[in-house]
Amino acid sequence: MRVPINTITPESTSADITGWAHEIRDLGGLAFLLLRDRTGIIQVTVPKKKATPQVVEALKDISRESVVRVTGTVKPEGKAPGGREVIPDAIEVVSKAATPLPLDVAEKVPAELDTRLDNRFLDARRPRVSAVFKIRSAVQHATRNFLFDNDFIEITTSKIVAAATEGGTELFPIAYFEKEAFLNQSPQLYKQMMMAAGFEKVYEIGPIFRAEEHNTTKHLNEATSIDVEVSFATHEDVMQVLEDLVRSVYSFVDKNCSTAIADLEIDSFAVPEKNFPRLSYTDAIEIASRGMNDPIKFGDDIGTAAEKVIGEEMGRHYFIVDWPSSIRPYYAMPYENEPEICKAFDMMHPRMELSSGAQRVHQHDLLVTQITKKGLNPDNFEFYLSPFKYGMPPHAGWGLGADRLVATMLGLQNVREAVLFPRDRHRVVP
Ligand code: ATP
Ligand code: AMO
Repeated sequence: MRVPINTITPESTSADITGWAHEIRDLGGLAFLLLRDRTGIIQVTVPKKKATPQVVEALKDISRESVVRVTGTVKPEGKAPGGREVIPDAIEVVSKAATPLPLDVAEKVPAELDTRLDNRFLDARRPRVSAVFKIRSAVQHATRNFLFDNDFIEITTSKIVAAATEGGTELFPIAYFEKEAFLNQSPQLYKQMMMAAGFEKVYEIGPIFRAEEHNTTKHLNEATSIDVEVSFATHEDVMQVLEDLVRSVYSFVDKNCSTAIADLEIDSFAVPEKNFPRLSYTDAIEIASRGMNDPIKFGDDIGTAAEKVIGEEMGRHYFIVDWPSSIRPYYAMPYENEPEICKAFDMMHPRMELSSGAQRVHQHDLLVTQITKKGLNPDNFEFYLSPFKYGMPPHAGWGLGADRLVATMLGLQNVREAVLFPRDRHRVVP
């Protein structure tokens, strides 16, 4: 087996390493080859006079980003990365890279995001980029750990569906034999049906598809959603689950991803403090209106500009609660004594919304009324409504955008940076 580069220490005697040619510097009598793999970089030093002809010849054939195997002896060297270098006995070019490279992996020349995404496989060779995806992997791992430890059942539901779940956002129609079908916007209806199935606590981590026409730094046409649904729970209960989950994911990353955090040059990685403050929708629009020219009226959505003003004021993760029923989906439970507002919430990072959730309507007839009030036809929701007739428990839940969670955690300016192959209005390749 090939050994990872970071296992070679100044105390090692010999090395047999294979990695990418990160940099080649030929100073005449002396040449340096930096070899890189996902664990780090090692310097290969070639004193040409002492080196074998094979080594000198092979060196000439190396282009940057070729895959190269080096065998040789290890010596401590204070000036080399990791305090050691390899003096090669043999060099083999295993897989030669063509020139010029579409992207400078060594980051001497900065690249536009579009060029980076067009050449994602090369872009992801950069430690700063692979660090994002190592952390994203840890985020998903920690999410699963937390939910599994708290007795949640992981479900996988279909992404090919016959009806919309969320008002407002657009659907992608697909060719599905002779039927009308769409890509799912959210597992909303399915996770609720699993409450009728008696699963009590479920989650899903999966893709959601939204035909959002606009091009922003926080919207994707294919996003990853972490969805949770809990029976016999109120919106307050699931807000607590959400806060605990987010804090637990941050703690896991803090403990397990120190190298990746260092690669990203994040100096102070902080786990959000507990007790995320709660702001009512009414207070939120009042704060936003103070900082904006056009005041927001009750029933208006909280847009990006407002989100920014409120986020600056709050300066930490927070909840917006008690939303107008008119701007939340039919499945959000209205307050009994004040049905103009409902038991829905958003969880916010100072930069953007991370999650939406609510206590759900579990009474069949109220749900039909709510669907009708939104101008939708209950006949299209037959499969969803039927479980509400046969013993649907009270329940609540939320959806958390995994891409936004990672982007805000790591201070990435564009949510696309947290996605390997993002899909937006202009991008379906690679
Ligand atoms: P949710 O789906 O719960 O509403 P979200 O964060 O995706 O969550 P959206 O309402 O989809 O929220 O959009 C958030 C913000 O994105 C809007 O408030 C708006 O500022 C911006 N946005 C939405 N549509 C457009 C558009 N056509 N052009 C530019 N920006 C837009
Ligand atoms: P909502 O539509 O607010 O709620 O979506 C939940 C969360 O998913 C993320 N998200 C997105 N991220 C990137 N690009 C997008 N286009 C995008 N759309 C959504 C956001 C958002 O907060 N069914 C409800 C959830 C529930 O009530 O359980 C829902 O889908 O972070």
